[in-house]
Amino acid sequence: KQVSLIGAPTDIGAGARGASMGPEALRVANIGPILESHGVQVLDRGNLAGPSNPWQPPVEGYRHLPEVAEWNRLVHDAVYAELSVGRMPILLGGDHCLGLGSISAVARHCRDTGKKLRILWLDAHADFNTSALTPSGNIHGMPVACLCGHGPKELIEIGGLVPAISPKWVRQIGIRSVDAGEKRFVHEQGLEVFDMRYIDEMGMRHAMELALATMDANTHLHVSFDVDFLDPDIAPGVGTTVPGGPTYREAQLCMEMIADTGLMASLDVMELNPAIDIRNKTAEVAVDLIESLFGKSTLMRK
Ligand code: DIR
Ligand code: MN
Ligand code: MN
Ligand code: MN
Repeated sequence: KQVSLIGAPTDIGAGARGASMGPEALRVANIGPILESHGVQVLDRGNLAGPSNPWQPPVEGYRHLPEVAEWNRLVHDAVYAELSVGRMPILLGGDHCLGLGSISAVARHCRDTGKKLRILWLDAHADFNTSALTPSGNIHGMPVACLCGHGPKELIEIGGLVPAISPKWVRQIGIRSVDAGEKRFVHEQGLEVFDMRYIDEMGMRHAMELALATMDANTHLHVSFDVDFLDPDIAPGVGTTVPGGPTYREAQLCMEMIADTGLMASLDVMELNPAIDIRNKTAEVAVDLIESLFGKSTLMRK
């Protein structure tokens, strides 16, 4: 397996500063060498260089729209280039607005190659706001809606075709904070959501069995991992913590079940915020879980 790390050091779409330091914190937590220890060939492409964060209030429902569009164009081009040469991109965020650039590139690659795309969105949030629905104007709360064609022209057109994806291709896991208007819109668009209540009642195993059910050998599985998916007890270093997330064991199981499919072909690791972390422990737990995504397990199985 050949992996390329792409750093996107920005907090341009977030409501708190600091996710711009995420890529370096993941490197300090040894993401590269640890993946190599699992037989993965890792090339660190370094960091993309986009516009700085002017830290302005929202304009017509969007904060920093021109800068968000520019960052996403850079991410799209970098992710698309790696996929085109047969390498697996791992986007090191950076806030989650960049899932738009990453996944629009993945969708384009799937159109080129005739692959069936499935997206696992691991997050406390649905990230399905629009400018009319958002309580914050922060675009990191909007990437899934934009990918589904609901958003401003400069964001929805990044991958060429509009919409970039169908809501039917998305499985959201761990959701526990959805805004009122956003909730109605998620329901109306028919996203498949395994929220925390579902996981409480049915367990992570059953949630993942269903989330992974419609995949086959021709599937490109994209995992968009917002680190705030995790319970804040184990992952305090994110801008928007929400209590009641998956425990360490539940998160491990989630990652191990993804690894078992053998279908993961691209990954985002987003929203890590070292400015509010404790001695880089959130970066370390994220890297630990990424190891499981790449097949680390306690014993040999099957
Ligand atoms: C909230 C928070 N739903 C918003 N979203 C976050 O501002 O749209 N997404 N934190 O990751
Ligand atoms: Mn490919
Ligand atoms: Mn998110
Ligand atoms: Mn989130």
